[in-house]
Amino acid sequence: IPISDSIRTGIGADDLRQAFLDNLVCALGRLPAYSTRHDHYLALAMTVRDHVMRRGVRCFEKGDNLLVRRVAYFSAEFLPGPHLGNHLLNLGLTESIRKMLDGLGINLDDLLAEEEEPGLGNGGLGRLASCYLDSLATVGVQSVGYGIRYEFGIFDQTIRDGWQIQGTDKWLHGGNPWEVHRPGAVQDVMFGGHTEPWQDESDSPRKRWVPSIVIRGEAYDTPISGYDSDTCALMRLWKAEAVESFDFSAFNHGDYDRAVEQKVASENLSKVLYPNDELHRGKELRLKQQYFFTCCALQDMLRILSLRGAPPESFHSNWAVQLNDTHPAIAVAELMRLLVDQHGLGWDVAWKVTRSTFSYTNHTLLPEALERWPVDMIGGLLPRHLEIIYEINARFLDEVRAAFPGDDERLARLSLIDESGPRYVRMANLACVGSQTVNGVAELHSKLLRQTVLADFAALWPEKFTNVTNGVTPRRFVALANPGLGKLLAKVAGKNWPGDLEKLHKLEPHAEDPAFRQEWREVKLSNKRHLASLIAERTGIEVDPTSLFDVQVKRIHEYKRQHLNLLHVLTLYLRLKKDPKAEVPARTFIFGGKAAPGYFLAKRIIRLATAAGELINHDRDIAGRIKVVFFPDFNVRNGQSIYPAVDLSEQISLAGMEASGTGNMKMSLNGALTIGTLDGANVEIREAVGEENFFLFGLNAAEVPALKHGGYRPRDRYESDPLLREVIDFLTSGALGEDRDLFQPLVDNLLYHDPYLLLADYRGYLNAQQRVSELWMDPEAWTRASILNTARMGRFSSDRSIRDYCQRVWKVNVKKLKK
Ligand code: 26V
Repeated sequence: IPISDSIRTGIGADDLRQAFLDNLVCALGRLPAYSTRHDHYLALAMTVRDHVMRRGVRCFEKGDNLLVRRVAYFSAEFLPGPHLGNHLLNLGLTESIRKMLDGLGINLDDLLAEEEEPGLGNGGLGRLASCYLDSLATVGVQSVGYGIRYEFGIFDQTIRDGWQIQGTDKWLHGGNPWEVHRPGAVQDVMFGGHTEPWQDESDSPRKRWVPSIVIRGEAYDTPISGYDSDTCALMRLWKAEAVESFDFSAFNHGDYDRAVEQKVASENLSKVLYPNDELHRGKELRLKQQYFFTCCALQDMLRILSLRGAPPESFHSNWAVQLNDTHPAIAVAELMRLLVDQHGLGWDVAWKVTRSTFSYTNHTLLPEALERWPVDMIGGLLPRHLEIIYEINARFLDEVRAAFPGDDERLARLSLIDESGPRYVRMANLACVGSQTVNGVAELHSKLLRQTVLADFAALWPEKFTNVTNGVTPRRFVALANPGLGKLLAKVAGKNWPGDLEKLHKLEPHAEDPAFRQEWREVKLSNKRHLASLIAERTGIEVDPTSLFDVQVKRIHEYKRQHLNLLHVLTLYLRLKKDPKAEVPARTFIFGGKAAPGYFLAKRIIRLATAAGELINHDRDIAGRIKVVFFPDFNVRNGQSIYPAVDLSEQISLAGMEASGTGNMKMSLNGALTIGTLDGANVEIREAVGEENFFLFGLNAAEVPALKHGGYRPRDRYESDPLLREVIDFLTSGALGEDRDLFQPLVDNLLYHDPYLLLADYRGYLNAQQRVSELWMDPEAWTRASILNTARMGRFSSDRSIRDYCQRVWKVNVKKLKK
């Protein structure tokens, strides 16, 4: 049956209007005269979804016919952001839809504001997954992002009396027009019970898993459009359901509680997203989630394989699976189970298929983040997987013994089982052994990965290791977020620049053109005005749009050192108090980000930012020369309003701690200058934009361990640096609020531990900030540097990252760039 054109997907003005009204009336059952803004949003979303869906179906059909290798991106988190505006941009429909709505007296921007974003991730890792789906669709690769449809995503943050308050994320309450429930695509997932031997007809001994409980996964599909592309990616998220809604026998016997217990327990599985940036805690429900979605995904992929008429032995030539961190690493054991137990493949064949299927991306070196699960927990929940993991391990350790005879310590470090105390399964080791390729997310990170956390694996299999530097989608984070800049870029780089970001190099010569610089400044100023009005609306704080916008937005964590930024803020404040004539250009310090609910010091850091704001913003002596804002509820949508307005991007993590960072890329692409350490992708950003257009400071990754092992005493720094002493003392002076003890834990931590070496980097940071102020006072020079930042950031498009993965990791073809 051919997929025909219809009014539903027509792009003429009349078709768009008719499709919109049809959805309002026929799909939503609303009388246009009485319909609300939210109804209009839903009707428009359905209209746009039709367009995306049709592309998706066509492209899936094509991929099936060509039997191409598809990419499955396994990720426990996705942070797509609002879909509507992005689809309109990708489809080239923004202006015709705006006009059509105008004709009905409806404003498109009002409808864009109605959308709730799916906060199905914590931060960088989840957002990266979404940038990658966007780029997969854009560069024309058939792909599916597999994950979990959490009912409650990352919490909403509000600030009350200066403190973070967590609210429940209710993203599904207004209905979700972007997803399609697929009752046909269900998968059963087993848990618990025991295994037993059995014989098949061929007499070969087999193993069978007899579970104690089965949970059903239901698929919800969200199409992800590509820019100027007829390929469409799919985000397929699994929701947990009870296999039987009711235990009817219990129900009939009047045991209502037990009857609903099972249902509730099953559905709890996909209820809520775990905050991942606290300590890794071996929470059983999280392991269940991980197994649940990877099991659903792999069974789904085997089903699609058989629809293609291909045998299970060819799994790896039909699918490349990327493991986004170790969260889905249990998939290695699961694919073995499916191939060996369900499909009857021999171990060696199954192992070859498995190893040729998976690749693994590491996203953090922090030891406390490495996932390990108690052996007993895996054994209780997934008894068959534990056997398989032991078998993989036994064979693997034989290989190691052959390569390094007699090296028992190495053997113990490489083992999938940590036996140094209570026994654990090490998920990073499982991912390494089961993967074709292992990568870090920036040059420095990949190098440190090979030298530290995965050094033994790198020694064993050096060819497995590679780097793929992260990237961000220029569609959402430049074209959509910053349309003023987009127009300017189109003028000099051609209108297709979002599809070929290296074209931004064409900007370079314009950095020397004063008229162009003027236009550039006007765009930035207008973005800052917009942000200033949002700040006023959300916080009540009035800020000066002509002041330097100095911004640090990201999850709150000690290693990211928001408190170093605050030490600078307070140092400036004390300086202005003492010397009102000091030459300090007007600055607005903007902070944003969520703290994990149980992370005590991170919450104190937020409190310190708000306390600094309360003090400084109201101090008459300061007269508004510096202001401090904590922007509540940093998420993808708010990011889109913030990134375009940044003058100075704060990327000040301790060297060696931030795997890559991606906010750094978003800001620099939007013309911000970076103040930063040699950490993560900052290193490559600095190389790209030129060291003269980047404010560098701080220890480097080699100096950090040297200093720590040389007996670092932060207290000595405090004693010997009067400015530092003054600012630290100020924190507990009572000036920042009546409760002097509020910041004592932060101060004690800095003076006696300082694990992230703030006091060591304090002076260097102040000096770099001084250079920032000096350059800011020369607007022409600043603008030149700003233009060059944007011009030279093209390589940080996620399209480039995805092309790298396709070429070097997945071995799949991509579309050639248009000339
Ligand atoms: C987890 C934990 C758990 C223990 C305590 C500290 C901590 C800190 C961070 C994390 C998150 C690990 C995974 C993650 O989100 N990594 C981020 O991935 C981004 C995309 O590659 C990258 O840009 C960020 O630098 C990296 O932190």
